[in-house]
Amino acid sequence: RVEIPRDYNAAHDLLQRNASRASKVAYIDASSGATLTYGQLAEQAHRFANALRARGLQPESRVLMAMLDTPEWPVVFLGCILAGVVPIAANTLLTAPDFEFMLRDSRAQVLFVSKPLLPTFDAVIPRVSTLRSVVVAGGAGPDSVAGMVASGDAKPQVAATCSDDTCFWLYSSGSTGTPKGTVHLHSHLVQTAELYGRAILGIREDDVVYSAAKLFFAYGLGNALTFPMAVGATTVLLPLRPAPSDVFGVLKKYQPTIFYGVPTLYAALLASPERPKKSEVAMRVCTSAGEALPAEIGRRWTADYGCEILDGIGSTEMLHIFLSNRPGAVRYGTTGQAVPGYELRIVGDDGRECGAGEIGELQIKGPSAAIMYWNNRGKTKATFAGDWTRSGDKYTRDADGYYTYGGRSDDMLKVGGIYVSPFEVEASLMTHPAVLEAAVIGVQDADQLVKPKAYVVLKSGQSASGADLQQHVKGQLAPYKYPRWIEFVPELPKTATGKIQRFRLRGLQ
Ligand code: 3SK
Repeated sequence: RVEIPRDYNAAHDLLQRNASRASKVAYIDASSGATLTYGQLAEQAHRFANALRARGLQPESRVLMAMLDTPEWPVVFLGCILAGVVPIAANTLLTAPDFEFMLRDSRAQVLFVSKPLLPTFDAVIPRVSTLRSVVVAGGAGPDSVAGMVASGDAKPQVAATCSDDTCFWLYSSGSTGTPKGTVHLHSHLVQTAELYGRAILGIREDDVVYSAAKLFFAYGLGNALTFPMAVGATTVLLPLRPAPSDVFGVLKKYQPTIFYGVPTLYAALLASPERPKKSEVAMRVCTSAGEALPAEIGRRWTADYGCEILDGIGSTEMLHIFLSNRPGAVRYGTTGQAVPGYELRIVGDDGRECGAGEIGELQIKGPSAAIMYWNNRGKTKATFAGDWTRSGDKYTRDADGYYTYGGRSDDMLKVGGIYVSPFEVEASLMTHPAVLEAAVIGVQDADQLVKPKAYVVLKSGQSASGADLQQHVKGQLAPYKYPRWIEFVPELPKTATGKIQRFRLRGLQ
């Protein structure tokens, strides 16, 4: 556990750590080749903070960031924190209703949005009365991030925050209902950098890092902002969702020494005929999170690149990884051992702690746990139980302290590392005029990675093809949520009281 002073501002700490590296490149935008040095990052973040103050933004007010990964992202995030303003990083893959909910729930006063995402917000913006202004990233003029940086006073001023002040939020998806604003404190970022970034990854100043997971995910935020900034490393960013060829392009051109991926991406990279030879890349550590890494993918990657994948698990609530394999001690097929600084326990349905080999819910105690879900007392109480945070993931632990994933306690699916609620996909299918009922479960694909599958009952006399229904869902939900397979059935298995028995559908696989 890292000691953090009472008077503390997380952005100031991360920038100060690099005060002697003013000319070192902090960020490279791989789409344009543009770079931002640590000196420029500090100056722009301070100018941005002053521009926020000039706009009347008070400490503790909230702003929503729907921004693609470019060097403007850390400028906005750190600039807000320097001013004591609370940035809320939103998943850019979501849809207009999701964003409207977040704007209303958080009462964000300013929306920072990347230019290509603006059309999604067109109808939302006039409906949210608490929103005072919209600022475009990747644009020009007074209502752009660049314009704010240009107009902001250069004099560094840091809000008088303390380590227990609210620093930023991330939205975590729920199995039913709406996303939950997960509130993190100033002290949390550097805890993850020291406990996992430095102690497990061994990240250091001469590393070049590339995270396929975007900055708005807790995983990407640590990978591509907190950890590299904590030690003065260089980070490569790509604004869009990377295809295998984009990842290979980055690995060859910028020679990252740390690559952070997710299982679906590793599977796609291994299947690609374009993959580079070991001699063309420089990775020394790779990580995987988001969903359990199939052992075969880990073994094939290590055989091809001579570099282990450290599979681990974290959560938006714990901010980053608390359970992980370690370099030199990897056991593929497991999620590794507790990250020192975090305590783990596995709790059975009877509330008692499980012994070796017994399955139960994984609970975590550690210094980066979120303090609550905003405006959601019920779910806060259900998840944050004193010092312990409930993960909703089932695990077993062996006698050596290695943990193996055993599924979710709820019906949530992890698809490509992102939570998908089966209920949301079912609700979308049910809005198709030909659908009477639908049930969605997770099914493993050829790489043993979970994807949504829908069982659908059509209304009598109606017809629709699987492709029609997939298109319908794609038109309503974020792109990763659509069911990859659709099976038409005459009826769904149900309890006597009419509840769908998803476990029986899972048993058919
Ligand atoms: O999905 C994960 O395992 C994860 C890892 C780090 C941070 C956040 C999350 C959700």
